[in-house]
Amino acid sequence: MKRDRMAPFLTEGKGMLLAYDQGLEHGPSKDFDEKNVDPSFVMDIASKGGFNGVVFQKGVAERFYDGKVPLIVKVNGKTSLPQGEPLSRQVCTVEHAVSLGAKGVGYTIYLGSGEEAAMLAEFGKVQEEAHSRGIAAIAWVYPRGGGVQNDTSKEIVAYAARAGLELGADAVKIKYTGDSESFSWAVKSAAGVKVFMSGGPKAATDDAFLGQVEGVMDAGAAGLAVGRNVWQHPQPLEMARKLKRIIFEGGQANDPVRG
Ligand code: FBP
Repeated sequence: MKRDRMAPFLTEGKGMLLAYDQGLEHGPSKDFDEKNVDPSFVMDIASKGGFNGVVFQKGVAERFYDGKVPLIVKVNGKTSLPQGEPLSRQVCTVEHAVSLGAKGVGYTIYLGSGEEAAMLAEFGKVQEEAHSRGIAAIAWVYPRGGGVQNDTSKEIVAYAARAGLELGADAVKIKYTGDSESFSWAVKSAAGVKVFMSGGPKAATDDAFLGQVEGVMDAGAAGLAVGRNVWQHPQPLEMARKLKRIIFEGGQANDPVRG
C-alpha cells in the first residue's frame, strides 16, 4: 500500500486531532456559541494549538481549510433529526477529499445498528479507494442502535476497535471505557491499528477530561480526536497545551503547563 500522502501521525508517533463536524451531526444550536460557530475560529485553534490533524466535512474544508494542519475529510455524515436505527451515508467522494488536500478520510460506522451492513460495505469501498490514492482511512466506530446496551463497556469498545482492524482502517476512533485497564483491551484488540479516543461532550472540569486522556495514553493509545472539550473551552489554546503535554510528552493531567 502507498502511504506517501498519509497524515504523518498515522505512520509515526502520536496524534492530536481537532474534530469539527458537529454542525452536521448535532446542529449549531446544540454545540456552538457566537465564537465557535465560525469555522475560522476552529481552524485557528488547530494551527496555533499544535494539532497534527483537523477534521472537517467537505463544505467547511472547501471554504475554511487553510493548509496549515493536515486535513482529514469526513466522507459520511448524518443529522440528529431522523428517528430509528442510525445510518450515516457517504456524502463526499475520496477523490474530492484528495482534491481538497486531505491526508486521510474519516467514516463513521454505527456498530450494532440495524443499518450496520450498509456502513460496513460503504467503508470497505472508501478504505480501498483511500489506500489506492495513498491516504489514510480512519474509522469512527461508535456502537449504537438496537443491538447495543452499553456503548462504553469494555467488551463493546474492544469490539469497535477490532472491527477497525478487520475492516482495514489505519486508525480507529472510539469512546473511552472509563478506565485505563479496560481501554487497554481495546488497544490490544486493535492489534497495531492506531487508537484514538473520541472526546465526547464537554467534561465538567478540565481535570476530569485530562484524567481520561491520561488513562487513554497509559493504555497504549495513539492519541485523541477531540472537538467540544477544546473549542467550547474558554481558553482553547491552554487546553491544547495541556493535552499536548500528556499526548506527546508523556506528562500527567496535573502537571503545570509552561509555554
Ligand atoms: P467531540 O470530541 O466533540 O465528541 O467530537 C468527536 C466526534 O466524533 C465528532 O467527530 C462527531 O461530530 C461527534 O463526536 C459525534 O458525536 P455523537 O457521539 O454525539 O454522535
